[in-house]
Amino acid sequence: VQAVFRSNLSHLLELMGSGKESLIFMKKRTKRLTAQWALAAQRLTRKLGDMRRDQKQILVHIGFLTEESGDVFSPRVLKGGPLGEMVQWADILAALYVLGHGLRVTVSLKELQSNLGVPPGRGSCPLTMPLPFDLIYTDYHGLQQMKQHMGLSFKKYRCRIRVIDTFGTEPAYNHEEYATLHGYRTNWGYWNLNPKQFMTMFPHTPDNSFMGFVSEELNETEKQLIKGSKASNMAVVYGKEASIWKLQGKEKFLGILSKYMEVHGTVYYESQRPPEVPAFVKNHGLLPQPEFQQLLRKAKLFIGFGFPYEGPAPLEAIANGCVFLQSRFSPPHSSLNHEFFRGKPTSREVFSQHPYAENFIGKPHVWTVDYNNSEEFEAAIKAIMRTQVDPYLPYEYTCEGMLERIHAYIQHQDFCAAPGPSLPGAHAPQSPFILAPNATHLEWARNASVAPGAWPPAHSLRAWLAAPGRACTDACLDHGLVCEPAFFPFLNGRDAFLKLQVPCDSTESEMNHLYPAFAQPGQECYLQKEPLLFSCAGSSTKYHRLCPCRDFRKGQVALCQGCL
Ligand code: U2F
Repeated sequence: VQAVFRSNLSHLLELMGSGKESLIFMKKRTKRLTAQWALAAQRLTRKLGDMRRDQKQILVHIGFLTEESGDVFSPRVLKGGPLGEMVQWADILAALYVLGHGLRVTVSLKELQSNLGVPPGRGSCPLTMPLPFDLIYTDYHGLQQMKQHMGLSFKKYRCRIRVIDTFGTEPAYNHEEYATLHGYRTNWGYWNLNPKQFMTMFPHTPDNSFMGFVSEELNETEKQLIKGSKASNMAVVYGKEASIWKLQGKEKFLGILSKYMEVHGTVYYESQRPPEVPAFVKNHGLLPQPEFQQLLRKAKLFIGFGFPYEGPAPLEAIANGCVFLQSRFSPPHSSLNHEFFRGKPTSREVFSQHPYAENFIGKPHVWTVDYNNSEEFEAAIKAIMRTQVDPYLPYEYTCEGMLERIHAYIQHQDFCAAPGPSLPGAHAPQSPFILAPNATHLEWARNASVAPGAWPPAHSLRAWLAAPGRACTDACLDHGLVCEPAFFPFLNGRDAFLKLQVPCDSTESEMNHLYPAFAQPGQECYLQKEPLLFSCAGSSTKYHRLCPCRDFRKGQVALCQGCL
């Protein structure tokens, strides 16, 4: 069956069920965004032309909303608790539905079991039975539940699972044996999935797939209207919970801010003003999402206090014409040094409250400064008040961008065909043809014999030998490219080293998430033994890593030029 774009979302709203405050929030959002989704569907239909898209049967099991996992989020929806995850799930559901796929949504173990055909009451089903879904989207909680209740089917069908994972999972943490041996074990476990099966909220790491969410897009008239009605001295503070105001040293920079601007907040409170929020702040209390957007439309500045990390609100602020001001973290925060990230399956370093805003958007929309440096902070406020900025939303966060990306994943990502962890060593596919070899850079030419049908297409590979201590994520960015882990197999062979003119005195094959790599003293070349450990992240001063990079579409970093 061909998938047909849908523009009427009322059936989706029924599928989403009811009762929980979280579901109510999500449904309101979906309803409000219906027109935007419909318009995006029209545009994407035109872009894709007559491309054939098969309709998939998809189960969406939102594990963190199940009672069985404790559902700590739903009771906090109206109390300033996290909403980012709900924003994302609402948008994932909308995108899958608009793309025309067959959808089932479950938010309890009972519903999950009945959809999987597992008799309720039976702990787990020992037999493998046919799975009525081509794809399952879930989260870490849901994954655990499926493992417990699917019996042998779990192993057989786990290649069909996609895990929505806000902050990401690095390959070293994902591989059970390696994580156990090398201290990468976390509470979230090690599932031996293909790292691309983990889907993140921001493009944190190319080792995972970037799923994202959407922010409302303004039309030209709205943009002009907003620009004309901005109050140049109005600031809104980022954070719905009073605890973010407990920040050490905030008196100093808040004092400076309030000298120039009227400070507004949307901090949740019960009966009286939270004591953490100073009296000069105009606190509106937690606002419903549309009213929060209206507030952002009037404000000039959206200011972060360092928490929450990497949420949706800064994108909404920038889309509504605000400048986002945030603090630089020095040293960077990570699971090695910060409570919030502790135990998360990544050692990614976070250099500011919102690295995506800093690195993918930047000035004039985003200012990242040292809040402990009063001069730098004050200069930023003054400069921001003087600059005119247009509302801006990166394409990948528009409805069309999200539809395009998920369409491409559904069309091309197939983890059931990929080699599993038990395969003995990695073998480089047939050697790609070299176009322009020089000391450090190779271009592989378009060559049909190279992994035909592979995605991303092999001709977008650009290989680089990184400097010692440089991760492939950064090495590729240095050249205006992104690391593409799917291309590692092309580099994991003696011939690849040879073509990169790396002189190997000896070659060894081992399990190490930094391989393939070259160590200078001794001229040793190291190959990767375990395909699941191919990783863009990670570095050591001992190694020059061999890095597979690729180009990307403007505003859509997840997709290469030839990826659609
Ligand atoms: C992030 O979670 P948060 O929910 O704290 O993220 P925010 O950026 O604050 O935004 C979530 C939504 O809250 C809405 C706003 C955003 O879409 O429109 N909102 C609102 O409805 N009313 C208000 O008064 C203010 C905002 C992140 F998303 C999570 O993944 C992390 O777990 C969490 C902690 O780092 O941060």
